Order: sequence, then C-alpha cells, then structure tokens
Amino acid sequence: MTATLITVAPTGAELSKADVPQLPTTVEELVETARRCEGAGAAMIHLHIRDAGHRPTLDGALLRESVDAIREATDLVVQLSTGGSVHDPLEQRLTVLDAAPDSCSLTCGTTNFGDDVFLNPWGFMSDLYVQAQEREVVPEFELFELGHVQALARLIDRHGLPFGGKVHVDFVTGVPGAMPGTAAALLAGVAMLPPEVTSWSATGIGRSHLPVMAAALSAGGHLRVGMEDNIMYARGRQVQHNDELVARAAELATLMQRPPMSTADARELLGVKDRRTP
Ligand code: KMH
Ligand code: ZN
Repeated sequence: MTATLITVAPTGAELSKADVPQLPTTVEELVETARRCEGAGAAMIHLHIRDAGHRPTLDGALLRESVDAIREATDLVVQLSTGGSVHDPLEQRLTVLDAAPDSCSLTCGTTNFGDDVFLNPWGFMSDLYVQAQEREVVPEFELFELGHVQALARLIDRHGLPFGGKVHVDFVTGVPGAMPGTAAALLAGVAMLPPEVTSWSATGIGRSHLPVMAAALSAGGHLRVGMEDNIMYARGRQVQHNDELVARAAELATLMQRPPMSTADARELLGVKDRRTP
C-alpha cells in the first residue's frame, strides 16, 4: 500500500474573516499555517490569497510573495488556485501562472456552486492546460462532476500529457448542486478515470468531509482537507486551526496503514519541477 498525499486547502475564497477570524488570510498567517500543517503531515498546500481587507484577490505581486514565502519556510508543494472566486474573470485567472507555482488547480468544466456558477468553459481549460505545459507547472485536475472526468480525457487527447508526465486529479465532492459527497459518487468517478491518471485524491465539503476521507482512503486515493472545504471539526466545534484537520487525516491514514507521504515523495508522485533555492 502506498503512503497518503495530504493536501491542505487552508483558506479558499468563500469564507469571510469576519465570520471565521481563525481563517488564515495574511501572508504571515499563511506561512504559519503552512509550517504547522507540514508538521502535521501535509505535503502540498492549495492556496487562495486575500487582500489587505481579507477579500479574495488574484493580485500578481501578492501571489508571488505568498508562493515565495511558503517555499522559503517549508518544503510543501505549492499549488495556486486558478479557480479563484466565482467572480474572478477568466483572463485574470490565467495570470496566476505568472507567480511560478509548483502546481495549479485546473477545474475540468463549469459547475453549480451553491447559488452561483463556477465557470470553466472549454477554451479557458484548454488555454490553462497549454500555458501550464509551457510554464512547466503541474496541474491538479479538479473534478466537481462526473462529466468533468470526460473533459479531462478530452484535454489529454487534445494536448498530450501535462508537464512532468503525471496526471493527478482531485475529486471535490459535496458542493451544493454538484457531485454529492458520497462513497457511491466518488467510486463512480474513480471507475471512469482515463488510463493516463497516475494518482487521485478526494475531499468532501462540509458534512461529507469525513465520509469522503474514509472512502478515499479505502479505495486507494489521497486526501485533501482544510478550512476551504470544511470548518466544523465535529458537531458544535469549529476548527481552530487547519493543522487539526491535517492531523486527523494523518491519524486516520496511519490507522489504515497508509501513513502521510513525505514532501519529497509527493514531488515525485506529482512530477513537479524543483523551484526551491538551495
Ligand atoms: N473558489 C471556487 C469558486 C480552485 O481552487 O481551483 C473555486 C475553487 C477551485 O476553489
Ligand atoms: Zn480552491
């Protein structure tokens, strides 16, 4: 059995700092979070950033500063969100690659997103795929719907393999209006994966966080956890720090004889380019 890649998604674009003051939003808080989550067993961080007013932003200088600061402080694989918030223009979402992350998210299609729509038309996905290849950034394919699995196969057929030659996907389940956060839905998606896929992980939003984690572990998948996806540790108890969610995932994975993967092994699994300075 292989070790478990644990990705932490600490912030996201949806929660407000006013409602959840423990949400990491400043560069200093993100670095502190990255350090503690690496200590708890995470090997990759999926990053959204916030401006001085704690609002979601795709500001290039701030993205670069955040990537550099986390890279300096940890060995985590640094993945930038290209999804941003549902309000971000497609053109601006492409500019995220300028910050030279190790990895970038690439959502494989438009999806319901609660009361909103998260837009990912074919032209955008295609441009992002090719630009990531050119910039030597490894995409993580975010699958919110079963149809997204088919769109991934179409991207690979059209453009060849991503940079690094590996194909890692992440099932984001339980978003209201999208694929449900159930073992049945997850396993249906896994069964449809094209043969080029070399690894997959899963996360469940909100209440589906734990059931999807258990299903993914038992089916040979990897894990994503974090306050972007879930802010309740248990009924009546809010998560106080992202490292609690990472530590719990690491504990369950270890119990399942699939302990947390090292950052070195994660880099190999994903095929990322080493951008760290010695
Ligand atoms: N915030 C969502 C609209 C991603 O990071 O690529 C999109 C999202 C996916 O979180
Ligand atoms: Zn995200």
